[in-house]
Amino acid sequence: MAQSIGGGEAELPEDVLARIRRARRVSVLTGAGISAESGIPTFRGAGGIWDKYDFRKLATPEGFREDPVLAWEWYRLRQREIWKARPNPAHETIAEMEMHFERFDVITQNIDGMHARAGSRNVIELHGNIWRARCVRDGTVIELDAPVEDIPPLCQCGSLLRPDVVWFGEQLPERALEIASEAASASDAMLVVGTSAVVHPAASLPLLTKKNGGLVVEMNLEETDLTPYADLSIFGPAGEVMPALWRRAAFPERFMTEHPIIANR
Ligand code: BV8
Repeated sequence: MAQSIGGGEAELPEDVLARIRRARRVSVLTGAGISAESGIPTFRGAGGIWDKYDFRKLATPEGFREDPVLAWEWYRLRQREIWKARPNPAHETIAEMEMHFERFDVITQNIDGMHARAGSRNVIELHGNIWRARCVRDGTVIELDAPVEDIPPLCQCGSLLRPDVVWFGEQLPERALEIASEAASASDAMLVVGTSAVVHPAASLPLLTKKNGGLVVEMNLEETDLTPYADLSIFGPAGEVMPALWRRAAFPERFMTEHPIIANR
């Protein structure tokens, strides 16, 4: 049965912390919400991108075919936002956690590259990366080291380049989805951070962990489609909740000395 609590360190249930502490294999599934405190807008929820823009024009192959300039103007705008942004304590905590477990997989729906910039090494990008572009004619992939200037950017062969991301109606990269599904199925615990859990097949990954007896802990500002299935939902900003959870799980003695009364409840 799902348990929901606020983000305060003292409220974190000891049984959940113990299961994370004992875990040999942990995966993290992240969505746009983990980058919100880095100043990168989310898609849904308060002030979300899809409130202002039509996803059919900007995040579908049909929309790109119809108006590649409009789509690239939006991606260039996002590149400029991401260019200025920095990883926040949620990204940094996840990078630190990686060293503490036998196997630790970061599975992200985000295309902003923030996990790698925070130091995470094992990152599975389900929806591509905004710093890559792909030739529409032959699929050649170009690494971008800054926001595009000219729109639409062209490949050296003269054909159009498109963002190397996964749009609605497009298949996810097969290998990435395979690795992510295996990781979710084999994890003793999955932490799900900042996703509305409405976009599939990413949203179904935590259910694979659950099905195989793994623990699912959700961190979000509000309830999502995943909340009824999570063992624990912690409501609060990821930049605060993620470090608090890891402090309690990894360094319980520090919490005991700082909070002897609560610790002996
Ligand atoms: C596919 C491009 C085969 C990259 C994006 C099964 C059931 C239903 C539908 C489908 C299904 N299978 C396939 C579909 C169709 C579709 C889909 O899922 N539609 C949904 C919307 C109904 N899926 C696909 O098309 C996928 N392809 O499956 O191919 C197929 C195709 C057709 C039909 C059948 C099979 C491709 C999906 C990828 C789409 N690409 N974007 C880009 O430009 O970024 S989608 C977009 O949504 C982003 O990729 C984003 O990552 C993704 C998910 O969103 P979230 O990351 O969760 O972000 P969101 O804003 O929604 O939520 C943020 C959350 O954070 C909120 O809950 C908020 O409360 C919280 N938050 C905010 N601030 C904070 C916070 N939390 C903590 N701290 C904070 N500070």
